[in-house]
Amino acid sequence: MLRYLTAGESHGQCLVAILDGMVAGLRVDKNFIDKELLRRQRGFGRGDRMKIEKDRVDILSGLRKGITIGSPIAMMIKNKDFSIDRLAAIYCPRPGHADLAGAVKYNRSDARDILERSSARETAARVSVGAVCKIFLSEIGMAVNSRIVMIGGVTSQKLMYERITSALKRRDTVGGIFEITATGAPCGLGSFTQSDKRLNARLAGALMSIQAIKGVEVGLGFESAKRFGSEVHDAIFYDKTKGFYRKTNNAGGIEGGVSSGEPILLRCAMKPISTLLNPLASVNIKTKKPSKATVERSDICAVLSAAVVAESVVAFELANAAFEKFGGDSLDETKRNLKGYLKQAKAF
Ligand code: EPS
Repeated sequence: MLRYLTAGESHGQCLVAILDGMVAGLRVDKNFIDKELLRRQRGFGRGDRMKIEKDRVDILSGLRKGITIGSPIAMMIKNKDFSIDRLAAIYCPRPGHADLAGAVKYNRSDARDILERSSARETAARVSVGAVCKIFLSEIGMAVNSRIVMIGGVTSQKLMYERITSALKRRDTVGGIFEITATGAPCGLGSFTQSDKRLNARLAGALMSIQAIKGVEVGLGFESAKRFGSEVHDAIFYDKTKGFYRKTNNAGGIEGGVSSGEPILLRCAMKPISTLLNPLASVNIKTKKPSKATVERSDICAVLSAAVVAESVVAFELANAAFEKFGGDSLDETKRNLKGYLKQAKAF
C-alpha cells in the first residue's frame, strides 16, 4: 500500500512530505520534482508570495544514488517566507476560508493558527509526492495531464486573461474548471467489491481534498443526468488486434468503480480564492462586533496551480491502485506482474 502524510505551515520553516510504500529500484530525478513544483507556482493571477518562493525539493531519505530502496521517501521544501512567529493575529475570519470553523474547532482566538495549515501552500508538499508517483507511473506506461477549461464563466484564453484582469481591478477573485486526463491505465484498477475500493470514489475524494475544489465530475458527469441511457453509455466493440474497445468515453474510463482501459477523464470546479482585497462582512472573534474580514496577501486566480495539484493527487491514487492490482516490492517485480496480467487480459 502506498500512503503519504504532509506537514508544515504556510509561513513555517518548511513543508514536509513522507511517501511510504514506493517500490525499490525507481530512479527519481530531483529536477523533475522541481519542474513540477515550478509548474504549481505559475499562472496568471498568482499573488506576491510566488515572487518570494522558489520551491525546490530536498530529498531527505529513501534514495541511494538517486534510486529508491523501498524505504519511506521524505521530502522537504523550504519556505523563504519563514515568518510564522512575527505575523499579525487574525480576529476577523474570512468567509469561505477555514478561519472561523477552524478557530471554533481548535479553540483558537487567533485564526492565524488555522490559516497557517489550511493554506494551499501545503499543496507544494503534495506535488512533490505526486511527482514521484508520476515517475513510477511512467515506468508502467501511464501519464496524467491537465488543461484549463474555463475561468470565471469564460472559455477562450483571451477572455480568461480578461476575466482575471477584471477581478484584479475589482479587488476580487475568480475560480474555474479544469480537466484531468490519465492515459495508459489498464482495464482493472479499483474494484466494485467495496465502497472504498471504487476508483471513481478514491479519485473524487482525493480531488475534493484539494483546497477550494467544490465539485468533481467523472466523464460526462452532471451532463449524463440530462440524457437518455442510450446517449450516455459507451457501446462495446471487439477487434482481434485491439481487443475490446469503445468509440466513445462518456464513462470517463471508469465503469462500476473499475478502470475500463479507456483514458480516465475527470473535471474539477474550483471556487474563487476566499481572501478578498475588497473584503466581505465578518465579525471580530474577540469583540463580536461587525467588522470587515481580514485582508491577507493572496492570489486572484490559482486555477492553473490547482490543476497541477490535481494531477499530483490523481497520480498518487493511480499509483496506489496499480500497487494494489500488481503488487511488488521492486519495480522489476511490479513490471513483471503487470506484464503477466496484460497477457491474461489480452487473451480474454
Ligand atoms: C500559496 C501560498 C500562500 C497564498 C496561497 C497559496 O501564501 P501567502 O498566504 O503568504 O500569500 O499565496 O494561499 C491561498 C490562496 C489560501 O487560500 O490559503 C501557495 O504556495 O500556493
